[in-house]
Parts: sequence; structure tokens; C-alpha cells
Amino acid sequence: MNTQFVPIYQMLTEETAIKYVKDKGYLVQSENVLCEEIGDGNLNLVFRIVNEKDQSVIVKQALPYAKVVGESWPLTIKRAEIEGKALQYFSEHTPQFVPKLYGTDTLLAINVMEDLSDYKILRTGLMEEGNYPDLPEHIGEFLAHTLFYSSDFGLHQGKKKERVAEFVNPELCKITEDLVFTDPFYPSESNDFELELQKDVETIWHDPILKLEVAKLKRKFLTEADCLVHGDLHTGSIFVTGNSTKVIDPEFAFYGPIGFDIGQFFANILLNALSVEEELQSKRLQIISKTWDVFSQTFSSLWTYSEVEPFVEVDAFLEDVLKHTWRDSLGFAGCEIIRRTIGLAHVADLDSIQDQKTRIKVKKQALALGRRLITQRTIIPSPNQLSLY
Ligand code: SR1
Ligand code: MG
Repeated sequence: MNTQFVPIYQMLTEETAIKYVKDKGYLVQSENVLCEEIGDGNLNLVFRIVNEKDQSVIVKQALPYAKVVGESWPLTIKRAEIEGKALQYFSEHTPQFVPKLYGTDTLLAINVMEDLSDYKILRTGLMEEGNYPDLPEHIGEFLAHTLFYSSDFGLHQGKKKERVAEFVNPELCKITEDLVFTDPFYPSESNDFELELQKDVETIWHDPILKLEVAKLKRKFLTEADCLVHGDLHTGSIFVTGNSTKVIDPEFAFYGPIGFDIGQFFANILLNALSVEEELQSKRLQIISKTWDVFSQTFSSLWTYSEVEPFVEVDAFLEDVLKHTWRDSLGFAGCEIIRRTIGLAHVADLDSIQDQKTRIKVKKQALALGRRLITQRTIIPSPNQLSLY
């Protein structure tokens, strides 16, 4: 009988990750290799494998459930394929801002990538009061190029529709729909907050003005297929050194609203700003204004050369697109700030504040800021008018 080897999904261990890398030839010299599981995110296994020549790779495997909750929360492993494709797309436009992708294995839900061990997670860097002068330039450029060239302004209609289909990502979008746009605004079991915030949280749950605006933003997230967005661009999805920036982890990528990534990035910078000393706060706000300036200037120059949309020549069209992008990004930022404060997935910037009174005070400020960004997004015309309190 002809027995054929049928590979099936298996969760990697440090031993099998080494075998995988050796079998596939990702590390040339691999007699003596060391492997460590270094994943500290909510969803995946991440192995770092290094050989005797100090060459190394990262093997990232999607688990069939959300690691943060456990096997009771099943989750598609197709997200690894989405992540691989998104990294591939980003590297076509901004190779300098993403890790090199060496290979994707859809069956085992693995991406093998460049090791960025000499980089630091941006969230950690900011919490250590680090200063990253090139960050706004890098993120602004990354956003302008990846968003523009995946949109109807930079990509032919048929190709764009194909790409929309390629990046349909319902399970990961559902996480965002629930955790960012719904649960924090209702008494949901997934919420997680200190008792001292109960009154503030109930005020949110019973605020019809706020909830109407959140409903409009959620609708945008559900329906506006503007561009290929990263989908989870918080400061834990960005690696930095003094002069280099790499965007990682685009497993939530899908065709969504143009302001979504911008808003998530702003929100996580603002959450950090709330947690640091006053002298640093203005520097954090400058990250936002410079990123917006670079994004809008770069997007505008790409617009000028658009070959696919005749209406780009119409006066004030670009201005209108940028105005709505700015407003939406503030609204999305507000939702992200609120969910990172009272929802399921928190941020270390706030949770690591040791003094309980200070932590509660800062979290209340975060809720107020989130509310203001959502409800006043149309009357904050530019980054200069953006304030923390
Ligand atoms: C169950 S996943 C929780 C969060 O982690 C991811 O990074 C996303 O931000 C998601 O909302
Ligand atoms: Mg992630």
C-alpha cells in the first residue's frame, strides 16, 4: 500500500521548531542551535532560533486559539497566512519598515522572519522614557505609502477588489468589533477594570451621546473598505532602535477605514503620554503632530501622481479626504484609549503605574480623553489643537 505523508497542523515546541528550521534550510549552519520561545503577545508562539555562527531567525506560529484566554476561545490559524501576505505587501512599498519575511507555511500557520533582537518594542522604549526622533517620519511614511497604494487612489479597481477578497479576515475583525467598539461600552463579561472606576465606566455605558458616536465609528470599521490596514498598530506592534523602525504583527490586516491604523497609533502614544512626567508629555504629543504632518504630506505627494483616479485633479478633494481621515483617526483613537483602560486587553503604560491612586487618576484621565476624542473629533481641526486634558 502506498502510504502518503499527510502533514497536519501541530503546535511547535522548541525542539520541533529547531527541526523545522533545519529541515527547511532556513539556517545554513545548524549543527548547534539554540531555541527559545519568546512570545509575550496575546495570540501566538514566537521562537527565536540561533546557530553557532550567531545567525538567527524568528519562527512565529499562530495557535488555534487566543493564547491570552486559552483553548476556550478558538481562533482561525488562517491569520498566519494573512500576516505573511500583509508583510509581503508592506515590503513591496516600504521594505525598510518591516522585518524580512523568509517564508510562510499556511498548513502549520508559520511565518519565518528576520530576527529583530537588537530592536526594542516601542511600548517598552517609551515606558523607559526613550526618545525616538525618527519614529514620526518612519510611521508617517509607512502609513502614507501602504494606505495610499492599497486604496482606489493608488491601485486599479479590479486589482483592489481582488485584494479586498484576499484580505477578508472575519475572525480577527470580530475581535476588534467586540473588544474595541462594543464590549467597553456595555456591561460585558470581557471588560476588566478596577472597582474605583465603576462610576466612570457606568457613565460611559449610559452616555447616549458618546454611544451614538461610537456606533458611527464601529459602522465605519465594519463597512469602509478604503485601504489595506495593519489592523492592530499599537506600540507593541512596532520595533525600534535609535534610527530604525519596523512594523510587525499584521495578523489583523484587512480592508478597512483609512484612519484606523493612524488612530490606533495615536491612541497608544497618548496612553503613554498620560503615564509619563509632564516634561515628556509635550514630546509625546509632538510624535502625533509630526506623524500626521509626514503622513499628510507624503499622502498628498503620492496623490499628485495618481494614475488611477481621474477625480484627484478636483480642487479640494484631497483636502476633504485628509480632513475626514484626521477626524476618523481621532474617533478610532478614542475607542482604543477607552478599551485599553477598561476592556479585556490593557496596556502596560497604565497598568504598571505602581501607586494605586495615581493609576486610578491616570485611568480616569484616559477615559475622559477617549470620550473627548470620540465626541469632539469634528471640532479638533489639527494636531496643534490636540491636548491630553
Ligand atoms: C484576544 S486578542 C486581544 C488583543 O490583542 C491583540 O493584539 C489585539 O489588540 C486584540 O484586541
Ligand atoms: Mg499582535
